[in-house]
Amino acid sequence: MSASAPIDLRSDTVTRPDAAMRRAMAGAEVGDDVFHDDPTVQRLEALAAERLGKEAALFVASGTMANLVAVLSHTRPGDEALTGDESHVFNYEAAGAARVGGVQLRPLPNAPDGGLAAADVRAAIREPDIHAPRSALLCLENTHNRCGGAALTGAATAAAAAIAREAGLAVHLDGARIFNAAIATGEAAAELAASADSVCFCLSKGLGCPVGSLLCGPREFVERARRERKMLGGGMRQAGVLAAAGIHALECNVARLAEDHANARALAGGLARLGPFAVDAPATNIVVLRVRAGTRDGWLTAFAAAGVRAVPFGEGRIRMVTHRDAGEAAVAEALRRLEHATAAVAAG
Ligand code: TLP
Repeated sequence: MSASAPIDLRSDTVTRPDAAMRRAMAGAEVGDDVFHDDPTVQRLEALAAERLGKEAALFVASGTMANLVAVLSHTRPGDEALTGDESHVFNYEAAGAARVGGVQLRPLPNAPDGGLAAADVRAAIREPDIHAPRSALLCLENTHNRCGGAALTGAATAAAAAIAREAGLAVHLDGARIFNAAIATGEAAAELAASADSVCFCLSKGLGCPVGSLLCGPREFVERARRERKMLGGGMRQAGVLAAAGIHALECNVARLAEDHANARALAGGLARLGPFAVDAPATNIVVLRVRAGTRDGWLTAFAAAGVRAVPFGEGRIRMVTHRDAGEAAVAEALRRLEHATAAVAAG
């Protein structure tokens, strides 16, 4: 790391494919995946389904596309989907469920651990009534991004899922960072997803791939999802080049996410000692600072000037994410820079 290069903690999506991943990509056997001819995509889909404990999986371009395809595959226009008010699907997906699927998202209060209260889920499920949208889907998220990377246990997910399923709703789990949740809870990703009908996860975050997410579920659901993906323009051709990166990531980059969590704890501890920020101990790789003095945007500018990139994360909040391209040494250097930046601001 050069002394002046910015340390990029905006997201774990900034990770770049390393040499071993690029070699796997260059050597991938490929075919036209819309014709079901790409053996590498098929291997990735089989591996993903196995890791998540589902029958089948579909390779899609992004986490946003995975969630949208899931909503489209579980619902009809005019349906309602319940989700957390802090969820990614509700806050960061350009209202795709409403725009493309004609599906109304109904936000319920997220608990600080990223979960939903059983009573809220129960109360939000509607009786069949010609005046009302049909309650069709519950969307959960693990780890929970806006809840600071909180990890839900399989039991917590199952409790909310059981209420929904009893009433005939399907359950989708946005597991963009489910392998981080698996490390934090000590449960396998498949256990965390067991009570959900469908689950998606991202290759392009801490796992270090350039592109891609997997949507996993029952075979029939995945076949419908394949059609919805095509409708969105997401049918890919020689996608084995990208799938090879995913196979490499699932085989080599999952266990090391624990390092990102350790680095996030060190970062949070150091930031808390600086004074102007309240910082909770992170459960995974997401660190959220609540600004106690000065303004959020003032601090973001000071951090950027000192060579540390972060993102605004709601009123008075800043997010930093640790990842494989900002390891222990980079985090230590980031803390040094942030200490100087804070001292400079204090000195006026
Ligand atoms: N999240 C991004 C931003 O969109 C905020 C990030 O930097 O964290 N689900 C969850 C829980 C996510 O955090 C994200 C990405 C997605 C879905 C969407 O994934 P992509 O970016 O691949 O569409």
